[in-house]
Amino acid sequence: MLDKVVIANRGEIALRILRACRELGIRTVAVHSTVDRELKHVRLADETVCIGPPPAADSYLNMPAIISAAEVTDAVAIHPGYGFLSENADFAERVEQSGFIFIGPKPETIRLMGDKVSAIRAMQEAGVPCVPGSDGPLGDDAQEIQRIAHQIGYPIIIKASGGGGGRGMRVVHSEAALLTTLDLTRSEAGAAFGNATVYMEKYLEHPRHIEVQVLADTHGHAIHLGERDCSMQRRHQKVIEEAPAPGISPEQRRRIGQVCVDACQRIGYRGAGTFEFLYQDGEFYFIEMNTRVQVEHPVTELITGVDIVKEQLRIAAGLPLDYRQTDIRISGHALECRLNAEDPESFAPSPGTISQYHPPGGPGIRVDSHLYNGYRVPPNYDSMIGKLIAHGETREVAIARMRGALVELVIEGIKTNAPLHRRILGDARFLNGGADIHYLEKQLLESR
Ligand code: MV4
Repeated sequence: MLDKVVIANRGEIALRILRACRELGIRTVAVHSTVDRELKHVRLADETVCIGPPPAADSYLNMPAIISAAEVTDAVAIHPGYGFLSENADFAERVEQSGFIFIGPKPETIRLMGDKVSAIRAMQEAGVPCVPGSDGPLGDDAQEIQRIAHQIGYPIIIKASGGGGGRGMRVVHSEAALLTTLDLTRSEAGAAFGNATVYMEKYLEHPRHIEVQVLADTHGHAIHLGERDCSMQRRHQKVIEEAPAPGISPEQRRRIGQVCVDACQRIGYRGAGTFEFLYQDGEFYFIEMNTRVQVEHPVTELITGVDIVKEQLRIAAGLPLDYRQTDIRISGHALECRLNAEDPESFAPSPGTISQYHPPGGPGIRVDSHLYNGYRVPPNYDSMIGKLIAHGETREVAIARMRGALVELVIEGIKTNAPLHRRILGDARFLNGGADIHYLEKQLLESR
């Protein structure tokens, strides 16, 4: 097993990684900014290294500082968590060139998936169903572009190859708007991502966001852990995730899961990964692949019993997966509510000191959070302060347990979005299951 791991992240995921390391007997190094000295995982880590001032650009994105921390502590590997440097191919490359293990896929795989045009091409070649589209970058022949759009059929969406996660995309409803929107998306993409490459897809008007979790080891074995439904989102920020996705049959799960596993083997994937799909009218359409552990990984852990972070560490150590596909059984249903330090009405960030913290408990409740009484939520980073996760034999039981957890939860001193979660968990359309990606923003938040 790995001897010592640098945790190159903060907050709840840093604590989650620390716990997985402890279970495997791995020593931990917490790297942190000056404002994060009091983080829970920093107190629990075997060693700590301050890597810079509060701005992420000077600390959690500071590659030389993080690699130096690995050097001075004699660590063997770096776990990037999610966000920050987790999907930065240059970082992964520098980590490996410095003689450390990057806990994630090969740098070239991260680079392949970071470029959406190359990711889609690779997936198409591997037999993954994709959205009908331009099958590559758009050139500068206006007539040719109009012809492609006409053939796909309006509405279409123009996306930046360097974008992803909702950045750098625009919907076009008719030929009249096509070329100006194309130019705009191109120039914005050039400015934002240093890459003006754009591509075109059929715009799906009422899809759900369903993603498939995979694990692949360095011995050519890959498995899938079923899917998650992440359709409850606002401005591309997920609010509630669940697994399995309501209405997906075991046969559909087996088929799309096998497609993803085959693709992993085809591209030589390594580590944990997520295939993001849009799901509409009974069909899956690949849009992007995430090459990191995701915020919502716990819902998959609860329905499969697989510890995804532990498997990441085992894979990085060169060990084979603990499971074969036939070992994986979907058991019950799980929900995750992301807790943010924000105003539940305006969504404005609400940093400050936690004066009271009473996490919920009881059967089927898991709390992944770094909060404690007196902890100060700094204004410098993402507002997520933890996750409530509920598991039950059925979706109804999981929802009932989550409702109880939201009643029990006390966080005082800052505002949180817990009232929004209580509202969603009482909403008829949510309770029915299978709402699309627009429902929260366009329906639920518009009413009242
Ligand atoms: C789409 C789409 C509809 N049709 N592509 C947004 C995030 C990025 N990962 C891809 N996104 C979308 N791509 C086609 N062809 C709608 C979205 C989209 C979306 C997707 C997933 C979750 C939330 C979303 C919110 C708005 C738009």
